[in-house]
Amino acid sequence: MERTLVLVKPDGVQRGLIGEVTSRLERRGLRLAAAKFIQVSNELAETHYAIHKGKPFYAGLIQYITSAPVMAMVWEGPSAVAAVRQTMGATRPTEAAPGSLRHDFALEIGRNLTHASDTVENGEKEVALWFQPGELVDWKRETDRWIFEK
Ligand code: DAT
Ligand code: MG
Repeated sequence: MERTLVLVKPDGVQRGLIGEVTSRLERRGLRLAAAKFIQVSNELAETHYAIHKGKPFYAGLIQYITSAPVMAMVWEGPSAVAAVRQTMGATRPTEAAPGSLRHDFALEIGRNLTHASDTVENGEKEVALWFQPGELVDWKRETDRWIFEK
């Protein structure tokens, strides 16, 4: 089953949108596999965003993600990576599709509420970076067969 890392970033937490994000992913049919509410260290932020090191927005990005607690979650399901990215919407909120979270709740790229892994490979890497193996819950839902075809 494909897994993806989702973060409700500090702005989403401060604005009381943990429930909104979680509710949309649940409603979509994705299955929660892990969750924790944490203050992100500089070290974790720098590893997570290593690919952006050297870009003009990098310092602001690290400052933002470490500025207040985040809700970190792992969601799973068929095509979970693509499905979650679609539910979040494009990185720049003014380019996000109407009905997506970033469209409906954000305006600025530097306050775009959520993170979601962008590829299956990065999903696996990010889940391993943010969660210990023992923090992932292996479970089945009664509704799985009505949502997952196989
Ligand atoms: P995403 O979060 O949609 O995966 P990304 O990985 O390209 O987007 O960038 C990570 C975060 O960095 C993004 O959520 C917001 C910030 N960011 C990206 N491009 C930016 C830019 N041009 N100006 C300011 N912030 C930017
Ligand atoms: Mg990204």
